[in-house]
Amino acid sequence: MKIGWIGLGNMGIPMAGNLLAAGYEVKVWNRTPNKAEPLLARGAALAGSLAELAAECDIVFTMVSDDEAVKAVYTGPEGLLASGARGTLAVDMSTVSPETSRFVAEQCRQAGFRFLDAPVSGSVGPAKEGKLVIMVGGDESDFAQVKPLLDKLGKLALHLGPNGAGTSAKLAINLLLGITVQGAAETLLFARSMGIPTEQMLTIIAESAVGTPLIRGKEASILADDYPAAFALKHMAKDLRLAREEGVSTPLAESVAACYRAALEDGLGDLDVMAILRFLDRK
Ligand code: NA7
Repeated sequence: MKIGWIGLGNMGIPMAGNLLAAGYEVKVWNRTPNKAEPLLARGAALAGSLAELAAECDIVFTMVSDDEAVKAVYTGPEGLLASGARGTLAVDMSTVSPETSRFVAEQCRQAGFRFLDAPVSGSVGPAKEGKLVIMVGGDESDFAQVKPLLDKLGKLALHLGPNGAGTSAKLAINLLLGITVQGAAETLLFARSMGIPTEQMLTIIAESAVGTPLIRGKEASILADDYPAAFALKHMAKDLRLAREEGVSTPLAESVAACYRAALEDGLGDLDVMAILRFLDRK
């Protein structure tokens, strides 16, 4: 079985790397080809075009930034579906709107491809460790075919229903992510304003009932005030925008969506989501 991997950003590199490490033959494509170098050094092959990848691979994964990128990769003039290949199983692991997942699924069906939406919960750390949580929409038989590969990428792969169900679940879990990260940031700033040092407050959070591995994993970043992207703030802002477009209008959803959008407009988009702390601190 030959695997294709499209999208070699922060997530795509470690995920495709796990398939290589598991012994699969992997051919990769990235809009900016030189980002493929670390994987080529580990035995991956480089596709010269999306058409080449579609023609040669049985299963093709996509892990690109947003709705526009997914549409470009699938339905663009030089996209996967213009290749004329048939029968390929495409698995989109990007976070996009359920509407985009259903649209791309239908385009795939018309072109003779099969399609699963399979976005993930977890950032670069879990991606490297193969411990992502994968939420899948599409045909159950396609899910069964790809499940052994998903098991190399994640600790849980769950089939949730037809196309769009995976991306719907992803928008829901990322609402909780956005609220949790901003909640921790606001807590730390409030504590600091009363003279409680951040380091000690982080210990209190970690040991309390509301402590989460998420915030524990951000401790070094927070203390160093240095936010290299494990999960970029711009992607959080995108996901909360998509959640609002899906109809969520509850108080915290409205509030965090506005806050991450403002932080994005303030130039913090390429930093980690935890940089919301820096944004709130500046206010
Ligand atoms: P990154 O690190 O921002 O990487 C984004 C990837 O998407 C990268 O490979 C980009 O290629 C690619 N991209 C972006 N726009 C396009 C277009 N128009 N055409 C083709 N390829 C494109 O994101 P992450 O890896 O952190 O996250 C990926 C997804 O998981 C995202 O949906 C998150 O919300 C969750 P480039 O290298 O810039 O040429």
